[in-house]
Amino acid sequence: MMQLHPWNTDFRWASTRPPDLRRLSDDQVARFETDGYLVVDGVFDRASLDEVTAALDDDEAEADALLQQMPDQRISIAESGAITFAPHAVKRSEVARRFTRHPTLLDVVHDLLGNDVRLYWDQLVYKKPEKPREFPWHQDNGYTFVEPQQYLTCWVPLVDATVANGCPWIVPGLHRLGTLRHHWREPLGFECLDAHPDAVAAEAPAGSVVVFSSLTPHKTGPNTTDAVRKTYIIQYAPDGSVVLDGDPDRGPATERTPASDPDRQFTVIRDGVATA
Ligand SMILES: O=C(O)CCC(=O)C(=O)O
Repeated sequence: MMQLHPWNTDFRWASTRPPDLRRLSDDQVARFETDGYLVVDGVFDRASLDEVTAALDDDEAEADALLQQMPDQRISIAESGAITFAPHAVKRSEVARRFTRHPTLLDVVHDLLGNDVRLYWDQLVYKKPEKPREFPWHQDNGYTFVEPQQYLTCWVPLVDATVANGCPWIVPGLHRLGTLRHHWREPLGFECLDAHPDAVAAEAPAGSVVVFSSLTPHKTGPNTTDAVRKTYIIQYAPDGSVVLDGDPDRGPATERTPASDPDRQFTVIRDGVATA
């Protein structure tokens, strides 16, 4: 059963659309606000995808090598052969920093988040074919509670993402409720829904981006192909966003940390202008 997160007491979805649009149409922004997601075509060319993949594959290989040394080849929800996570490539790689500032991507981000935006998080997520596994229904704000609750996830497929290799599935419309309560599902991760009749697959060719709200329930299916599904997830938040900490079942947050680490949460758009 769906329930609200205890810290989600007075949420109202608010449009963060600026008056001037740079990449998206009025119709696309309206669809994003209604459905909570969009697949935006033609953001990256093959050369940019190849460059970032070549630069970051080693990061993922390191994350996988670490998992292989662990009992059951696992750390929490990451497991060698199933799903690997390599966070914060921007701290190490100029190519990653450039990719997160790609002008077309930032135009999309501008059109949905407005004029003052920081990078919030970046991570590679590779779904491996050896142990096909779904990633359960969750909202990104269900893992770490950020305020304002609305930020933006850009799920960038580095290869074509299909139902067969584990593209995202979305439940349209539920982002308007704000953050839902999540339960831990061993060993797969936090979950906010069992199943939903309105779920739609967001297949996305390499070069496109699946853009969704931090409040949009999404899952990914198992990779049933024989190739790795490679994704770079890049999240952007309005400048001034804070991360809340504490035990939601024991009362209000006990800590509020600005999401402004200069090494990985740098400003990407200031006063409407992309920063260098
Ligand atoms: O890319 C995936 O397979 C799932 C990753 C995801 O949804 C997340 O990191 O929030």
